[in-house]
Amino acid sequence: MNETTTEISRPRRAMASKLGAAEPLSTSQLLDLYRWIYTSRRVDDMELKLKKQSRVYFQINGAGHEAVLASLGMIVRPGVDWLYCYYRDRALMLPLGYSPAEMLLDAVGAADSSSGGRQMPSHWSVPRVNVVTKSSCTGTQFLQSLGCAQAGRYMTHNPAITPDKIKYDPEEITIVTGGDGATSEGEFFEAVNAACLETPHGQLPMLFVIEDNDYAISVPKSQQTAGGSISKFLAGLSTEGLLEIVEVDGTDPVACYTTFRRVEKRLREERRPVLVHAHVIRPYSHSESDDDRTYKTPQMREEEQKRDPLVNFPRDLIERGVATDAQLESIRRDVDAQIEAAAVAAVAARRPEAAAVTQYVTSPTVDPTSDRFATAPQFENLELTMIQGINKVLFDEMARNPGIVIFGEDVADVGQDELLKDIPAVIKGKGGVFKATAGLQKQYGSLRVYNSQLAEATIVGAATGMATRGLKPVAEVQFSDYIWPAMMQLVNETAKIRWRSNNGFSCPAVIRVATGGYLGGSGAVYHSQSVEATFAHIPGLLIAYPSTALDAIGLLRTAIRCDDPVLFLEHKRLYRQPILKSQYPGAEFMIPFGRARIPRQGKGLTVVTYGATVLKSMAIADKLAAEGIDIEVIDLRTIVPWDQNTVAESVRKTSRVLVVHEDVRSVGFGAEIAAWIGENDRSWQGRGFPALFLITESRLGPAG
Ligand SMILES: Cc1ncc(C[n+]2csc(CCOP(=O)(O)OP(=O)(O)O)c2C)c(N)n1
Repeated sequence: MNETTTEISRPRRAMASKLGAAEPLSTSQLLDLYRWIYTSRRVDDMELKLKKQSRVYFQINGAGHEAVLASLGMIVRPGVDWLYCYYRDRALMLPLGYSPAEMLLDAVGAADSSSGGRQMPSHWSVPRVNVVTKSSCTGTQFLQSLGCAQAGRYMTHNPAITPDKIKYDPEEITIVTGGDGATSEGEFFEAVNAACLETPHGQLPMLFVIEDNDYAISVPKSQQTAGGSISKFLAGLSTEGLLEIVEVDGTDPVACYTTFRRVEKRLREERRPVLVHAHVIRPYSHSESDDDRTYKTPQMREEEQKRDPLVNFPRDLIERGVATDAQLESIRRDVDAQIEAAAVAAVAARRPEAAAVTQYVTSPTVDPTSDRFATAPQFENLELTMIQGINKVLFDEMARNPGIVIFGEDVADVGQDELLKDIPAVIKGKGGVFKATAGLQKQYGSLRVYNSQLAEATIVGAATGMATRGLKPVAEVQFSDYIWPAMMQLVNETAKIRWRSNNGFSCPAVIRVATGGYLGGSGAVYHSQSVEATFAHIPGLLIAYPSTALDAIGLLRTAIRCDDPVLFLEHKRLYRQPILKSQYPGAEFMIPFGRARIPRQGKGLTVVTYGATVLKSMAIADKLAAEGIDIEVIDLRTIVPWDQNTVAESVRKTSRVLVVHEDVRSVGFGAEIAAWIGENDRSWQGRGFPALFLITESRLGPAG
C-alpha cells in the first residue's frame, strides 16, 4: 500500500475544486485565513521595523510559511491537542488565539512576555493552548513531542490516571513542526521511527509538519537531503503503511486545509502518525541577520515571490467572488491598526528586573533540600545492596504513583508480552543490564515499563516530553559513557524548560545513569568515565550521587518526588558491595538534597568526596588513624546542590582539606569544591588559608 499522495497545485488553479470539495470552507473561514496570513506577515514587518529602531534585538520571520500554518491552526483543537512549534510558526499561533500584542511583548523581551524576556522572539510557549516552550535548537522538538504523544497514549490506556489529575484527552493529537533542514537532525529520524513503531498499545497520533522552503539558512535542499525530498526519503515507511505521507503546496491555504482535514481521521480515530511535507517559500531572508541576496540570484528570488500566499490568496478570493477588494482592504486596515497599537504597548511595556534572572531555575514550590524530604527510616527486616535498594524504591514508588513510567535500553524483563507469564519458571527476565529494573515489567506491565530504542537522545527527549505533560518518567541511561547523544536534550531542554518558559512548563524527569569505573578490568575507557562535572555545569539539572545503599534509596525517592529534573548517578562498582548494604528503610524514607553525610569524624584533616571514592577514602582514613592522623570524611551525596555549609564547618575545624574525586584532575567537580573553599577563605574566621589539595582516584593507590 502506498499512501504517498501529491497535492502540489497553484492556488489559482486549485481554488475551484477545493472550494467545491466535500468539506468546503465557508466565506468567513476563508476570510479568517486571509486575516491570519496578512496579520502574520505584518507582525513580521513590524518586528523588522522595531529591529531597525533597536527596540528588538533579533527578528525571525514566518514569511511564506503562513498559508500552511494558518490552515493547520484550523484543525487544531486548542487546549486539547499538543503542539511543538518551529520559529516560523507565527501564522499557526494566530488561530490558537495568541495575539499580535503577545507576540510583540515577546519580541521586545518584556517582563510579561511568555518567557519573561528570556527567549528570542517567535520561540512559542503558550501553556493555555498546550503550545510547549520551544528552544532555538532546530531538532529537539521532535523527540519531546514524541514523549508528549507517548504520555497521551499512556494516559489513555491507564485508567488510574484521570483528566482531573493530569490534562489529557482521548482524542488529542500531538503536532510537531520543523523545517526541511531540521529533518537532517538525527532526532527527527529517531522520533519518526518511534512514532511509527507498532507497540502493544498502538502507534502514536503524531502529525509531523515539515515546512520545506528549500533552504536551511543558505544551504539548499540538494545539499541537505539525499534525493532532495524528505518525504521521498521516508517513502518506505508509507509503503509499509506505518506512516501516511502527504506532499502539499504549502502556499495554498485551501489545499493545506483539505489535506489536514483528510489526515485527521487517521490521527484522531486510528491513532496513527502522519507526515505532511509542505512546500513553502521564504521570501524574506532567513532572519534579520541574514541576507539571502548573498546566495540567491535575483531570478531565484523573483520565482519565489510568484508563489507568495500574501499576493495569490487574496487575488483568488476576489477572482472567485468570495470577497471584494474593499472587504479585504477593511481587514487590512483593521489588522494594521491593531498591530500599531500592540507595538506602542510593547515598546512601553515593563522589562524584567535584573534580579529576576535566577528565578525559576528550579521549582519555586517544591524544595528538595527542605525538611519535607527528611523522613525517618522505618527499617524492615530486608537487607539490600545498592542495586537491590534502587530496584525496591522503583517497585514501591510505582505502586504509589500511577504516573511513573520506566524505560531505557534493556530495562524490560522481556521484549514480548506473551513471555511475561514464563517468568520465572521458564526464563528469568532481563530487567536492565545491572538488574535495577528487574521484575518491574512483570509486576506493572509493558505500558509502564518498556524497552526504549537504542537511542539515548530518544530516552531523554521522550522523558522530557512526558515530564512536561505531568507524568514522572524514571528513565535509564545504560552507561554514562553513552549519554552524549542526549546531551542536547539535557543541556538545552530538560534543564531549561522551566526557566525559559518563565515557569509556564516544567520537566521533572528522573534520569538514572550507571557511571564510574572499576569494571573488573573489562571497563576500559568506554565503561568507566566520570561525567558529573560536565552535567554539574548546567543550571536547572540536579545531580545525586549516592555512595551507600541507604543513601541510594533515600535520594532516589527524593529525586522521584521532587519537581525538578534529576540526573541520578549510580556507581557501578558500588551496586553490589556487601559492605554498603542496608536494611530497607521503608517506603517513605527520603534524604534531602544538598545535605552531606559525615561517615567519619576527625579533627586533623577534612576529606571532601562523593560516590565510589567515599569508600576508598574511608579505608585510607582507617589505616592512617593507626598512625595518629585524625581524618574527617564528608560524603556530599548530591553534587547539585552541594552542601557548602557542612564543608565550611569542617574546614573551620581542621584547617586542612583534601578533595577526592574519581574524575580526571583538571576541571573535575573536585576543582569546583577546591575553588569554592579558596574563594571563601576569608570566612575561615581568621584561621588562615586552609591547606588545600585535590586528589584524583588514581593517586589513591592500591590501598584504596
Ligand atoms: C541544532 C542547531 N543547529 C544549528 C542552528 C542554527 N540554525 C538556526 S535555523 C537554521 C536553519 C534551519 O533550517 P530549516 O530547518 O530548513 O528551517 P527554515 O529556517 O528554513 O525555516 C540553522 C542552521 C540551530 N538553531 N540549532
